Amino acid sequence: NNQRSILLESSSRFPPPPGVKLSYGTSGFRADASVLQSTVFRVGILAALRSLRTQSVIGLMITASHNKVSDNGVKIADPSGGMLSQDWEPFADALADAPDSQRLLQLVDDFVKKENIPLEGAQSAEILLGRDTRPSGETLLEAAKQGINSIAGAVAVDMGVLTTPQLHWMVRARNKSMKATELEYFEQLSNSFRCLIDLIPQGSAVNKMNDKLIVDGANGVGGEKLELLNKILNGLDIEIRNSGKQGVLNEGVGADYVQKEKVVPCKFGPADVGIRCASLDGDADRLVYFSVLSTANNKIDLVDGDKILSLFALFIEEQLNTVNKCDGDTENKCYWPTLGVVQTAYANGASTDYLKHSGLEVVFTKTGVKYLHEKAAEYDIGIYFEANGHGTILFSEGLLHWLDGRNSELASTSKGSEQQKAALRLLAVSKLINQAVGDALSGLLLVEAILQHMGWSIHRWNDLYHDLPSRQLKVKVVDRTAIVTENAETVVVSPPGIQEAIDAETAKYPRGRCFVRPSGTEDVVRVYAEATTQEAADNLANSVAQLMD
Ligand code: 16G
Ligand code: ZN
Repeated sequence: NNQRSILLESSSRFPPPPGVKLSYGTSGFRADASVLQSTVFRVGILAALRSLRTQSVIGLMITASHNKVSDNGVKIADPSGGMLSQDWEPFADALADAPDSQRLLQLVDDFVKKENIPLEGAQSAEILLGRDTRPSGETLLEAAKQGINSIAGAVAVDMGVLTTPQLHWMVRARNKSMKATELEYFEQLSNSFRCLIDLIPQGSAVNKMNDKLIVDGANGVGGEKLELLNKILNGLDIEIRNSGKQGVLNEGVGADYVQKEKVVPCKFGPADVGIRCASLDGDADRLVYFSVLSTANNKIDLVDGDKILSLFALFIEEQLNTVNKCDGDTENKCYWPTLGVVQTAYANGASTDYLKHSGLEVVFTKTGVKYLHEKAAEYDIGIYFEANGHGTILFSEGLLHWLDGRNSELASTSKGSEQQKAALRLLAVSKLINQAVGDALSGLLLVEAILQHMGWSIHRWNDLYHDLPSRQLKVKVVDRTAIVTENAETVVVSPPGIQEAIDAETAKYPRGRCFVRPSGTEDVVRVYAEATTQEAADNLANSVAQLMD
C-alpha cells in the first residue's frame, strides 16, 4: 500500500554505509558526521512512530555535545522532556542496523504491530527538531525531516539551532499545553531568576557579590543563547567568551575540557585570576565553575557538578526547613517532603561525606543521565548531578501543589513572613530549573541567585569541602563488554577475581577508593581512583589499570 511504498522509496535514498554499526548508547547515536545520514533518517522514522504511539509531541536533537566538531549525533526527547524510554532503545538499535530498505520495512511493520501503533489512521504526530552549531547539522536535520515525512500524518517542526536542554524544555512545555517558543523559555528563566533575587533577605552581602561572572561558551550554541538571555536579565553582570563560532567547537574550551583537564580554557588569562568563571559544554547541558589560580602553570580551582549539587541541596534543604517552621501553631499542617540526592561513583568522596553530614539522603546510580533522572524522580524533591556538570532538580506534582497551597495559606495569615518567602523561593526554583534535563543556562542562573542569597563568593562556595585527589585513566582492551559491574558500577562481578585484585590494591591506600567500568561512549575501560594524596591516587589508578590487561 501507499505507506509502504513511501517508506521503501525514501529509505532507498538513505542507504547505510557499509561496515558501520552504531548503538543507541547513553546519549543516543554518536559518530563521525559523515556516516550518520542513514541513522538520522531512521531516527526520524522512530520519532514519528514514538509520537503516534504516545499521542504526544516528541523531540529530535542533532548534537554530539562535547565531542569534536567533526562528530555529530542524534537523540530523542520523550513526551516528558526526558530521554527516550529505555524499552524502545533495542528498536532504535535494530532500525539503525537494518542492512537495506526491505529489512527496514519489515522491522517497522513488526514493531508497529507489537506496539499497537495507530499507523495510517486519522492520527497525527508532531516532532520538534533542533540542532547545535555543528556545520554537519543542517544536512542531518534534512535527513531527519525526510524520515519523519515518510510516516503518514507525521509533521516535523524545525526549531532551528538550540541547546539540547532548550529542545527538551520545549517538548515538555508543549505536552503540558504551554507555549514553547525560545522567547517563552527565556522569559520563564529570567522571571523566576528575578523572583529569587527579589526574595533575597535584607542584609545579605548582595552588593559585594555584584561582581562579574565570565562564561566560557565552548565556541558553541550555549554562548550564543546566553547572549540573548543576558539581554533580558537584570541583576547580573555577565561577560561571555568563546561564544558561537569564534573558535573551533570544544577545542581547548568547554565544560568537558575544563573538568577533565583541570586547566584554563582558551581566551582566559592573567587578568581573570580570582574572578568567578563558568564553562558550558558544546550543547549547553553541562555546567562547571572555576577560578583561575595562575596562568603561569595553567592552574584552576575547579568547582564541579558535585559542588553545584551541594550548593543546590543546601539551599533547598534550608528553604524546606523554613517553610515548615511550626511557630507553635498547631493548625499548621507540617508536611515533610522526601528530599533525595543522586550521585554516581564518579562523585568525589568528599562531596558524598559532606552531603551525608548535612543530613541528606544520598543514593547512587550507574553513569548516564537517564539513570540519575529516573532515581531522582522517586522523591518529592530529587536533586541529581554528575561530577561532569550535568544535573537538575525534580519537583513532584504533589509537592508543587502542596507548596502552592502553603503559599496561599501563608499569604493570608502571615504575608511577607520568612515562611512564605521560602515557599515562594521553592516555587521559583521549580520554574527556573529545567525539569526535563540538566541545563547549563538555567543551572547557571540558579547558582548565581543562590550565591547572591548567601552572600558568598566562589571561594566561599568552593570551601564547602575539599575534594580528595583523584585520577581517571582509560585503558584499551580487546573486549570492554567482558567487564560486567554491579552496585552502581562500583563492583566488578565478571571476569572473576578482578574485584578481589582491585580491593587488594585499594586497601594499600588510606581513604582509597577505586572502580572500573566499560565506557558507554568510547571503546575503552575507564579507571577511577581516589586517595588522600595525588601521588597515591595516581599510583592506585595505574596499578588497577594494569590489572585490566
Ligand atoms: C554521556 C552521558 C553522560 C555520561 C557520559 C559517560 C547523557 C545525556 N550523557 O555523555 O551522562 O556521564 O556519557 O561517558 O546521558 P562514558 O560512559 O564514556 O564514561
Ligand atoms: Zn552536552
